[in-house]
Amino acid sequence: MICEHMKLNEWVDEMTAMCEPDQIVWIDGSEEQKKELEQEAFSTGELIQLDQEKWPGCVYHRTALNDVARTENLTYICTRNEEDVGPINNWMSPVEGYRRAGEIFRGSMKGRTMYVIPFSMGPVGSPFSKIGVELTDSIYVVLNMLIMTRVGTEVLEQLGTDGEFTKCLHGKAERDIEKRLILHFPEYNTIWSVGSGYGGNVLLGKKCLALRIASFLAREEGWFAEHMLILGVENTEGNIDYVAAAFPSACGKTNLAMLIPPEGLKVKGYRIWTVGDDIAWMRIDSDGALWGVNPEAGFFGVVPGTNSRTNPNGFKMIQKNTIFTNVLLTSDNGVWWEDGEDDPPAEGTDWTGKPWRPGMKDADGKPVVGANPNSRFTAPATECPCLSRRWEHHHGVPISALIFGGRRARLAPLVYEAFDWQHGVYVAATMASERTAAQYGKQGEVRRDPMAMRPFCGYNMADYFRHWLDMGKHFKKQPRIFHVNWFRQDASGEFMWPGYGDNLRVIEWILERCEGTADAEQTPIGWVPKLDSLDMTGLDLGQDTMKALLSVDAEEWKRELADIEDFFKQFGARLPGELWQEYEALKERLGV
Ligand code: SAT
Ligand code: MN
Repeated sequence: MICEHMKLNEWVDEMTAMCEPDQIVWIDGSEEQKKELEQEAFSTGELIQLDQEKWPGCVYHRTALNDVARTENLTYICTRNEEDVGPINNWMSPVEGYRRAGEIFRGSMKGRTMYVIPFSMGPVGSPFSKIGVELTDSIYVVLNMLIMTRVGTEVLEQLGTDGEFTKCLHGKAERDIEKRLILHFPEYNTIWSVGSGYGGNVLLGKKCLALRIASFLAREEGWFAEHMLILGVENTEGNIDYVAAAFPSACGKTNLAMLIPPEGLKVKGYRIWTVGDDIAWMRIDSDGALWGVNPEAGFFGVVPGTNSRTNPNGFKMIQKNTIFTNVLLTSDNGVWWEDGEDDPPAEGTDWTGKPWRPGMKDADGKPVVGANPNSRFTAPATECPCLSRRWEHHHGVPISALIFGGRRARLAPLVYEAFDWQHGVYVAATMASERTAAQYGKQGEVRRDPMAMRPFCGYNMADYFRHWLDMGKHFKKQPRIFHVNWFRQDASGEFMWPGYGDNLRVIEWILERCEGTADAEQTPIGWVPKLDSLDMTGLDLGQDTMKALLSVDAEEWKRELADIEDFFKQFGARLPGELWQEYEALKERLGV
């Protein structure tokens, strides 16, 4: 493969001089090259080939024990001015970032191969796509990028001799958490990630480019780069309405994006079409409406809990051509995970590489899991049985509603609608969620996660809120904004809402609100469905549970205000006044 892009060649030379790999291999996107790389990884043990009869095209990988989730504390935005990253992001100056990571990168690829991966986020050649080039010393990363993005010769051709690209450098180095840094240099269109081999830290097209760098570009260029799934709901007349929904990592975006209508709603003939499960790039088109594309080409989803009941489409999708990371390996080279399809095998090797048997307990008497709670599948979008026919369309799909959701045991009702765009931005900006296994840190702790972008906004979140408010002025017809909470619990700690396929009942209400046909009741926090406005055919939850799910407890909401105030205050004068206005208006509606 010959690259005629001088700047790209120069940069590869420069990075080679620093990292000192033994050889350089350009990734062309061909099946043959992929097969060769797989064989090499099998021979070194980096990958294990699964039983090809049962798991055709599937491979298995284990990460280092301290490298199983994104490390937000080691993730930095490196800009000249510290104020430009705001109080939520970690900041480092570009000079210090290049120096500190450079020390770790220096000579770190000796004895290794450096792979050059030209990739496109979004269909190659679409005006909405962005090109990146990732250098990495990990075959695992190459194979994941081949699934998650469009890779190879056609991308280089699109780049031509002087096209713009994001410079993405990744090195495993020693995979030592003490020498791990995930750095973004938005002013230099550059990402440097060193010392990790896990997912979002190393597949640099994903969170690093398609969210952190893209969100920075999106503000400059007037569009949205969001942590959202996109799904289409087809009704019996064959019309498809699309919604985009933001949830923090490991809150069920993949399951929602692929849901199957529940029994009771089947008579209505709904079908769900998946456009994306994690990232949405959206812009206002010439019709004044919001249009969204999924810039990825595959799904990197949480494995535990995936089965033919929770996510039949997703479960089917991962039977073939899938990379499994950190699940349990069975003795006959199959894979197993908690809350999967089958009973546990009599024995196997757990995600840490140790022998495992069902019922094993650790020193504290807690069950030992076979699969890490954040174990992942990497599956090509084309394996998804409900993939939207428009998923590669360069214009994407028109978005009728924006949905935001957190994992809240209390407080937030099953669903409510914001009064208008500005209030919707406030609702999204103040959303909060309990921490999941997708991030290091204390699980279950509630933290503010505005627009589910807390870990992914590449600039000052106050400016991000401003961008959201400003974008609202450019629509001919603003999409409506909703908040959902599938995770509300009763007094005994049981989830009150069944979730999964039944979430369509809520989405149906949302779409009917957009059409102006569904009933709602005004509450201090927004419009909440009336007790009988969700179609509950075939699901008997009981009036009390429904009431509890839809209830708005003013006292609880009053207590929430103090935390929101503290959160807003961090941004100082940079926080848009409109959000304080909304805060005051909510206070008044709550009678404070
Ligand atoms: O590791 S990823 O960041 O890609 C997955 C997630 O946390 O959403
Ligand atoms: Mn995500």
